[in-house]
Amino acid sequence: MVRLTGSIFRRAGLGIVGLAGATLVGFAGAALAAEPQPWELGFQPAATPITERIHAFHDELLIIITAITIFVMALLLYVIVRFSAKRHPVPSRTSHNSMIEILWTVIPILILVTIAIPSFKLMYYMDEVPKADMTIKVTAHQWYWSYEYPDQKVGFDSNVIQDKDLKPGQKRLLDVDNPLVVPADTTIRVQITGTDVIHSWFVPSFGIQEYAIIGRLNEAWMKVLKPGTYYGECNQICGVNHAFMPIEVKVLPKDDFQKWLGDAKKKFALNEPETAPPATAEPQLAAAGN
Ligand SMILES: [Cu+2]
Repeated sequence: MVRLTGSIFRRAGLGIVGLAGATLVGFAGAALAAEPQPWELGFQPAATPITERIHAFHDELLIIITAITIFVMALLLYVIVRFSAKRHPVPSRTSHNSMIEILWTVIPILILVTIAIPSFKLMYYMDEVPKADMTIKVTAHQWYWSYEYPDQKVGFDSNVIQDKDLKPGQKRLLDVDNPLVVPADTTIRVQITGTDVIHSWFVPSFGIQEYAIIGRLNEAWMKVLKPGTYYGECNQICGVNHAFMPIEVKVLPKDDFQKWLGDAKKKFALNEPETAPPATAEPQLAAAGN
């Protein structure tokens, strides 16, 4: 298909787009992921296979978009120069050209199909949770997150660190008191729900942005390849403290995670049934209602 569009363009004498068409055939393994830099314009480095694919797809689209933009600009310049009043004083009265009309209908359709196929593939890849090694449940509240490890009977709330309590090295509006801790190189099913309004659990470097909706259990998955600290934010406007419910995920090597889990089972043992709202949510809501 790509080769077909490429050849049509080449026959039309438009070498630039032909070149882009040829590039499309070979873009499958586009390189990505750099260190975060001040003033960088691109994405955060990819940390999961999903993000790697999202970035690769973005790079592919960028080639198509650039080719189309250059093509349209070249056509405009050609028309401006070739058909100016000076060079072309008597305008043509042509109103139809079947060949051109077929081309400008069929070629965009082919381009859209070329985009749609990898797009659907990626959406299914993101949507379908592979065989998971563990499950994590994320519950959104106004305005904090709580995390549960249902199989390990561990659960805790995760609140932003207030400006006045920040220690040196901690990131304002990103660091939290109790980050989500997960093992590296492990396929994790992430179940996401909410207790009050709609929030959204968004961690850019994981390629996850999933709505947290009351009474609904949404699902995503992640397999973080390298240990490290990753940040995200609620990205569904959820109320006055929307900007103060960041997400911090600490990814530990598997051994370290088991050690952490041992401590967490004592510190964060989950006794109450999962469905019970955390006690801390009540006073806020009651205060707001009165
Ligand atoms: Cu929110």
